[in-house]
Amino acid sequence: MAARYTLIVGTKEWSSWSLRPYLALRATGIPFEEIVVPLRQQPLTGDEIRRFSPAGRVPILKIAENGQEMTVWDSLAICETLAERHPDAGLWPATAAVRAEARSYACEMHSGFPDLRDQLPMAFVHRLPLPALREQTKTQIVRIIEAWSSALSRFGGPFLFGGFSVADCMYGPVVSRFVTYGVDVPPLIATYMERMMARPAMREWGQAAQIEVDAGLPTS
Ligand SMILES: N[C@@H](CCC(=O)N[C@@H](CS)C(=O)NCC(=O)O)C(=O)O
Repeated sequence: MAARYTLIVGTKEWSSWSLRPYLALRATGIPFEEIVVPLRQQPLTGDEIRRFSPAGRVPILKIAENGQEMTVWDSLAICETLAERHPDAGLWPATAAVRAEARSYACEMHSGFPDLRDQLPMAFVHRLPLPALREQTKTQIVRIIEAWSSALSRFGGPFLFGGFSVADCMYGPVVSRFVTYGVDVPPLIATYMERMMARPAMREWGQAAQIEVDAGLPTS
């Protein structure tokens, strides 16, 4: 029997970590169930997430297969698991050297850019003024634009490493943040961002976030 996937995510308007494996899962084309846990409603949020994983963080992927259930938590671990289980989806580039670089991009995002994450939180459907940025935030934005430009010009697009990969999944929420706060980017990057925002998975994530916003989200 085919494996059954359930992806547990946080409030779509805010949960940047959840968007990453959602994009990867959608890129595999396999059907999956989704459970959305409302964030910023402590202690409910923590209790609810811990029903699925003791780590207490979303995203979480449950894979039910052969009468057993596997739990994978953390955005990058989920993306890696999907890439391993669905090699035909091409979630990592085929060439080893390019794959190593794509992994470096993904990990640089996963472990870095703390000021950008702090000052420009994801607010998927909102368009907000750019706040006064700290020097570190500015440096991190410059680094991201430089990294995207380098990959897009060397590998020829349409995505960072040619085909859509985990590197694009990891930077998907950064694309959303740049759109939300109107970060000034060169034309090559603007085109890449438009392409990312036009992906059906990004659009559908945005539609679900809009429904959350219309229903009223907690303000803190
Ligand atoms: N490094 C983790 C970060 C996960 C994370 O911080 N998730 C947030 C939501 S985006 C969370 O679960 N917060 C729990 C809470 O708000 O109680 C990953 O990559 O998955």
